Amino acid sequence: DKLDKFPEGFLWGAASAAYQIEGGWDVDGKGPSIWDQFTKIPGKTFQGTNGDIAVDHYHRYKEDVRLMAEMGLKAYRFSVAWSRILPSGKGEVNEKGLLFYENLIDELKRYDIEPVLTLYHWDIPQALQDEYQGWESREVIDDFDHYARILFERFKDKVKYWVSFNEQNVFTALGYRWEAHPPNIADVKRMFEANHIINLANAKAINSFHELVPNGMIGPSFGYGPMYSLDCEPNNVLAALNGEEFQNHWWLDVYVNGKYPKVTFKQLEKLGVAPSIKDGDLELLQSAKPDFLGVNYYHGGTVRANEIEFPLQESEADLEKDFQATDPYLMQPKEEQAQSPEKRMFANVSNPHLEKTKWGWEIDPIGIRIALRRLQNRYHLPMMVTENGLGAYDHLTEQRTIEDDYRINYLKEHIVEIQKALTDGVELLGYCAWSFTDLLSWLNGYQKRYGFVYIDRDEQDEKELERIPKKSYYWYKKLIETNGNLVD
Ligand code: GCO
Repeated sequence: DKLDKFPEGFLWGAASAAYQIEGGWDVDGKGPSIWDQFTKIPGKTFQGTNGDIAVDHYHRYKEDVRLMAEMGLKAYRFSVAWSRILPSGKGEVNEKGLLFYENLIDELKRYDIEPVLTLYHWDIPQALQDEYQGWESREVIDDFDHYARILFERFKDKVKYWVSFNEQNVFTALGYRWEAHPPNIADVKRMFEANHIINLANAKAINSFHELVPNGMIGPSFGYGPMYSLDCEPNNVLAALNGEEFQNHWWLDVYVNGKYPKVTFKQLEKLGVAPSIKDGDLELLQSAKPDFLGVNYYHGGTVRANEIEFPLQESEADLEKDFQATDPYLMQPKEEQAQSPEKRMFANVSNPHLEKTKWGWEIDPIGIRIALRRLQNRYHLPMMVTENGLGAYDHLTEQRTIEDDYRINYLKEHIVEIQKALTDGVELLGYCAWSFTDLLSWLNGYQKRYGFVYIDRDEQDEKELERIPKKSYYWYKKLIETNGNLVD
């Protein structure tokens, strides 16, 4: 069948996050964030890597934007480091920090690259963590709003697309449940409480946005993975419904409709870990509707009926073990560290039909079509793919090129499925590949690379950080030139 063409003005982009690229962690008045502190704790990140220098984008943003322009990029998604704007999280503005982003935005616009600005990509100021435990205190709601309003006021005429929170599902789980991200906590009750407060902060900031930037669009970027049933056994199908609710609707229903889904809420109540909802909370949540949904897509998840009522079959045991042997990002339950409220709802297994990356992430291009279709049917909002990409080991050849055909294949397969989703009728504003340059993988250091542009850090002098466009850079350039219609 013939596929619809990508619409005119489709935003072909690439993405990044402040801590993963900027470096300059203490320059020009910037205060420390929770990541500046956390990466210094021995044993927390791969070989103790941190973002002190990262890829030094703070000092080389002009060079990076020039590479974006040469590639023909239509959009660039980046995040603002809260502690550059407000070094202690609140109070006086640090003008130098604001100026950095103003210069970056102006530079992008000089080349007609649409900025997509993320307010929060995981780096709350350490001062707020110290003062009142950051996202665990309701005080943060006003402080976040204050920070957001500074950016709205300053950039409302320059930036149209805004992302409020990046992957709230990921940073709350890893930070408060699995002790894998700051603030390094393993307490499921505290996770659900913090998550609720973040929902309130998100709603308040979205309302401020609609007041101050009436012509812009704002939405969260959610780390969405469609949940599949292992097979057609009805108990497994039911488990997949539970999984979809627990992993996805738990956040998305709140963003869009201001309501927590019931099956999960009841489970949490039974275990005494449901968030405390105060008078006025639901009204606030319901008053703030996003203008679009940002979708970060890497992979989905496969489940079977819960192990408590339905013991594993022999054939399933291997798939379960296989699932548990993967990356900490997949959040395998560590029972001794935390209760698992989802235990009665579903059990995770590996999908026997899918290959995995070197980091154990399933590769599932059709999943992105399923994702976009499910999200459109449930939430009826325009969407933007705000992340999608392949983390891999890349190697410099003797000619100093990077032949990353595996990345080209990965992106191509996903983009073809996106085009099918468009043909199905999905409304999509753009596609931001993750990432533009190589960057710091939060826990995996600099060996796990995602970029179109290689950063050479194998040289003696770490500060060289030469930028070398990969084969995928030239491929994406061509793709953009043909507005996505030439995928080979
Ligand atoms: C990593 C991750 C990140 C995320 C991104 C989420 O390896 O650290 O893949 O790069 O994709 O930060 O928004």
